[in-house]
Amino acid sequence: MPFPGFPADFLWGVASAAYQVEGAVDADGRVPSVWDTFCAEPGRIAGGDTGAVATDHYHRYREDVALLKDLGVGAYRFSVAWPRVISSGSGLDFYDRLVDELCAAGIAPAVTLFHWDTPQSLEDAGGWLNRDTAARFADYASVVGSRLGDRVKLWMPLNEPVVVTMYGYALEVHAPGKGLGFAALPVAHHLLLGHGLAVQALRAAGCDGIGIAGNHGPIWPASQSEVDTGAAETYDVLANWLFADPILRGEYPAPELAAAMPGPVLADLKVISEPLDFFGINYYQPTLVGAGDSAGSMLPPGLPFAPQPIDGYPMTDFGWPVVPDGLSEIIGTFRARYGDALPPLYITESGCSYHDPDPVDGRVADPDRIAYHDGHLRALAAAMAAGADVRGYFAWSATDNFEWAAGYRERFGLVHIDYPTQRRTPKDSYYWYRDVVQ
Ligand code: IFM
Repeated sequence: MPFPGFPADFLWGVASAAYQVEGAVDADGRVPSVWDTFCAEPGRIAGGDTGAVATDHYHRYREDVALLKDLGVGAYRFSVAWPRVISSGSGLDFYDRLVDELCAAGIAPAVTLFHWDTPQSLEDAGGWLNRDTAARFADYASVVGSRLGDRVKLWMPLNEPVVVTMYGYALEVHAPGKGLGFAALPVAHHLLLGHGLAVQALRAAGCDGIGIAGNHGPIWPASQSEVDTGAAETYDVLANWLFADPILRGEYPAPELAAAMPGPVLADLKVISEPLDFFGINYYQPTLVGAGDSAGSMLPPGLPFAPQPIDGYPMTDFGWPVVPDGLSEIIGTFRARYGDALPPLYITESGCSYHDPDPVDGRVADPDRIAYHDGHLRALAAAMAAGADVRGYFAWSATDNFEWAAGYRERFGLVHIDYPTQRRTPKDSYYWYRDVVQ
């Protein structure tokens, strides 16, 4: 402290996502999502947890917005639940109220439209393997944009399409848990097409400030050998550029990938590469990749690359290496790769899970989380000093929440949640971030 290099209009925010916080899965006509289905399948989620109640944000949003106001953030990134909007119920009213509450608190709403909760009825019709889902997504974007566009500052049609493709369809780690391997590639194309169509739909509804929240990080080769660098390059293409190149360059990063995609790919790429007002990077960690079979890693056996543990850095309690310089590295890689085609950036997520102690006398000591954000903000300041146009940083997450397949054990929040009572306790990192923001 103080942090150098952040302009006065830098947007300080925190982020969340509908299924991770809202609960109220049966309220006001919400229909089931793939995550309701997945959580109900034995053995899918650690501890048998589900998002059915989560942090009960749906009912406690006023208390949560009051905490955000005290935190002093300029923006709150949350997602709209498609299953609340697709229904004939009144779920969209909730977001109207939330947006009004935020605006009254002087906090700019930043809206994600798809943070993984595909309505189950659409999944039953093929989900993101079905091209029609992209069109349905654009219809949904139009409805939400028309209703909230007068008050929302930033729009992100998609959150982390790589995670949906890889964990949800190629593997079985996330909903819908298909385990298709490379047969999941069409999912990437339909998500990207849905993104492009949603960008058009939002613009047609009069919205601006439109981007994406992609998950990106450096891919490091396990050694400088030809086989390891080759494996790392392949992984880099699949994890980073398969998703960013179509948007920022209007092309797939390899002809084999373009050939694997369904439909009129060249025409679709024109839609997918609609110019954006910003590009959002969610950064958590680099990935170290070597040659060899993926057996023994979290990937299925038989793939031509093997993610390996990264040694020599502190680890979060989730087992993720803490590598702040990876943030400046990935920003530098984006700048080098896309040059003038790169719009302004936001860091739309960064954060860490530690198994924090329970509150003692109203206090939760979480020095490692403070160190995490401190390190990453310093790395971000260095990237900006080197010329990167970064407009804001969203700490993941506002409160502890449902961490997907890992359930409630993992805690990313600046605010502690005592799940049995739903009591909110700001952690030390909350007060630290408040000082940074001020
Ligand atoms: O909790 C997730 C979030 O939903 C998407 N980005 C990564 C976070 C931590 O795993």
